[in-house]
Amino acid sequence: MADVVDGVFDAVAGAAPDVRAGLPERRAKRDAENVSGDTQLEADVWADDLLFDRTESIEGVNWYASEERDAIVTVGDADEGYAVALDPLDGSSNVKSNNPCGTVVGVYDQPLPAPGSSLVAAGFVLYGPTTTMVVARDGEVREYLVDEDGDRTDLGTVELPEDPTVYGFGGRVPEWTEDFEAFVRDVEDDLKLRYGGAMIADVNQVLVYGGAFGYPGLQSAPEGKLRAHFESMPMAYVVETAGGASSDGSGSLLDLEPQRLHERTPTFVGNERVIDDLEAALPD
Ligand code: AHM
Ligand code: MG
Repeated sequence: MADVVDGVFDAVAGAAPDVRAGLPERRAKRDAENVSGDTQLEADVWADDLLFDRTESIEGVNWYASEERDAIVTVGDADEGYAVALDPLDGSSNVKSNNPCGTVVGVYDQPLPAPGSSLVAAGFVLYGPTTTMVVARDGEVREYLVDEDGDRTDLGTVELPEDPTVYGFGGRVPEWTEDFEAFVRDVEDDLKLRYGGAMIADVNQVLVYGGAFGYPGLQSAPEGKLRAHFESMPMAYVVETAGGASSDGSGSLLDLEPQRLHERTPTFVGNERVIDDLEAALPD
């Protein structure tokens, strides 16, 4: 297992400079056509293709799944092995406004759909002022600086600060449920709003400053926006391994057993006491 997880995160770190290098062009040409008349590939699809190429031949990775593909792809020939699940460019609408975005990675020990309990490692790359990669595995979370060659410098372990400081919750306020809105009004008394529209960046600041990030179920979309396999469960794995908590509103996201590849779920991660308050505020 260790070799497979190493292979996945080496490949994702190796791809990070290429993903990063391709973003300015996609921002500049977002509405344009290239010289040969082709419309620019959506940044998400382009990043998905790049990451598929880098991960599909890793020994022990037998399935590839991503937010950008309708179905899981079998890339190995064994009956057992690991599945890599990616959100190749999370927060891609931030490319237009030059705000951060990232890549989410989940490594499951079975093909998807798969329960949160089958995650063996998870992490993300954050394309911010610097490129960093955060990896949760074997009971600890580590942050790495990724250089222009894809080589990593270990920046040490990541643990959620004891005291929460920042919060960010998605969805339009009129779409929130009354119970959730009442919970947020209490949170606002203590914490400072920081919401940037890219889950990775928003969760990373929770890891640095303490606090909570969430995307709730909405009146028009009770499951919310975020996808269980590609976003919610991997980020929950990171935050829980760093000493925090996660919830879908009633229990840990790692207890979820999604039945569909692209299933969505209300998603909350952060300091345990904020997540406990959230669960107490929402109906069972
Ligand atoms: P995406 O994978 O299509 O980029 O969507 C997920 C993103 C998350 O990163 C972020 O938390 C959320 O969408 C933001 O949504 P909104 O614009 O509704 O605030
Ligand atoms: Mg996403």
